[in-house]
Formats: sequence, structure tokens, C-alpha cells
Amino acid sequence: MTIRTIGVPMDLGADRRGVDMGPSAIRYAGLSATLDDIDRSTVDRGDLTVPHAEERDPERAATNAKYLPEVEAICTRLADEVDDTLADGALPLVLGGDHSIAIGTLAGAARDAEIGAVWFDAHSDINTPATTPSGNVHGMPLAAALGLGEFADTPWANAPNLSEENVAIVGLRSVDDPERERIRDSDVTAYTMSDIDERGVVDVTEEALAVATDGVDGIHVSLDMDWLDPSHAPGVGTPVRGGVTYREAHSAMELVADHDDALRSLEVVEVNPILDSHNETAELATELAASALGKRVL
Ligand code: EXY
Ligand code: MN
Ligand code: MN
Ligand code: MN
Repeated sequence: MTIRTIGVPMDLGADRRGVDMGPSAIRYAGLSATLDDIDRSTVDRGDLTVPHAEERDPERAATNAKYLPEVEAICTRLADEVDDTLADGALPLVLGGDHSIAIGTLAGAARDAEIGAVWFDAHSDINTPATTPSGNVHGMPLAAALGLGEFADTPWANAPNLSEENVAIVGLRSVDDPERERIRDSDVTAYTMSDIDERGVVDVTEEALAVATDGVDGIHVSLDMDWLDPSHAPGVGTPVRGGVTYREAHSAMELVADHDDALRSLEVVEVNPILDSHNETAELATELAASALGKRVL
């Protein structure tokens, strides 16, 4: 299956600037050559146009979700791109950008199919405008896609065929109190870093993939680079100590590739080149995307 890369240079969903340069940094790290090593054809669709924060007003007072109208416009375009890509029989590889773009990827991937999702992240990203401590939409995409809380009234943000039962979050270590409550009250499955410590990344990821793939047509895999420990991925906007190692991350992505019959879309987000050290986080993002898409040593 052809892989179609879609860049989304978006930083309006996060406080720290710089993730808008993520798609460039990932391409500069050699994404296209790396994907050529896999036996799949690849095409780069280029970047969506995203306004700069300086041109816009966060409008936080009105919505408690900064730049929500801009996020809506960009995610609606992205959902169309993802849907078109799937309709053409290709696999969308979405490059962020901050994690708010997952609202668009999920909406597009779920337009014509029942989907599940595996969310590799230090954070649970399940705040709503009523519970967010920051107003940043990159802390809300799962709640938006699932139509939780006030997002029940924003159809553009809801992934039509995604159920809580098919969502698994892997690697949690930074969860706000209201998010903890929301996860407990929901049918979302969540694995913390302690689960990975106790059971190992392979066991936990296998189970997460089983949850996501159960009874659906395909899955979306969302890889937030802050899932990794900052010692391996320093170039992210919201680093949290105690994440997975370089090798654990590759193991998990190789398991994703073992489910390639189910993989419908992949996205890699939150690479911040301003905070990175010699582009190493972008290089790692490139490697991990390739692992998830089937690259092997032998
Ligand atoms: N939970 C915090 C908030 O909602 O502001 C932090 C969210 C960070 C989200 C990062 C990218 O995954
Ligand atoms: Mn910008
Ligand atoms: Mn995230
Ligand atoms: Mn995160």
C-alpha cells in the first residue's frame, strides 16, 4: 500500500512555539529515504497551510480552548485529506505539529469505517474546555474525537465511528485530576508507565492493539514523541521524565507493523526542533514511523 505523507505545521494547540517546524525537521531527518527502504511506494503531499499564532487571537476568554476556530478549520481540512488518501487506497502518515491535529486525523480515518485507536503518550489528552488547566487544545484531542463533555456540541471534532471501547492509551505519567476521573468513568483503556514497568512494553502494547482492533475495520496509531523519555527525545514541548526507552519504543512500533492489516492511519506529533538537540528527536520520529510501517533490520 502506498504511504502518503501529509505535513501539518500546527502549533496553535500548544503553548510553546516550535512544533510547527516538526514536519520540516522530520523530512530533513530523511523520512523519504527511510521509507524507501521499506517495500512500499511513498508520496509526499506537502504541508497544509496553517496560520501563524502572531496573526491570530487566541480567543481564550470566549471558549477556554485557545485558537479553537483555527483548530477547527485545519482539522476539517486534514480530515478531508485523510479521507481522500484512504479512498485512494493509500495509508496517511500525518506529521505534526502539535497533538490537536489528531482531531482531524481521527475524524478523517473514521468517516467511512469503524476504527480503534492506540495513543502512545505521556499525557491522556482527554481534557475539555471545562477541565483544561491550560486552554491548550493539544491536551484535548481524545475528548474531542470521542465527543466528551462540551465536545458533544462540536460535530466537526467528533470521529463518527470511534468508540471508547476501542481506544487504548499507552505510557501515561502525567494525568490531570479531571482527566483521571473521566478515564475512570469511560470505557477507554489506559496503561501507565507502571504497567509497562511491571508487564513490559511488548505485553502492554499487544493488549492495547487487541483492544483497538476488536471488532473494527482498522486502527489509527497516534505517536506523541513525549511518550519517550526526554533523554531519548528532548525535542518536545511538554517533556515528562520516566518515559519509554529508545528500544522499547521501537519494539512497540514493530508490534504495530505486525498488525499492518489493521493499520489505517499513523501520525507522529509534538516534535519541537527549537528544543531538540541536533535534530535527534526528529530522527527518532522518522525511525519509529518506519518501524511502525514495517522496516526491519533483516
Ligand atoms: N494535561 C495538560 C493540559 O491539558 O494542558 C498538558 C497536556 C499536554 C499535551 C501533550 C501533547 O500531549
Ligand atoms: Mn508557525
Ligand atoms: Mn499528546
Ligand atoms: Mn503528550
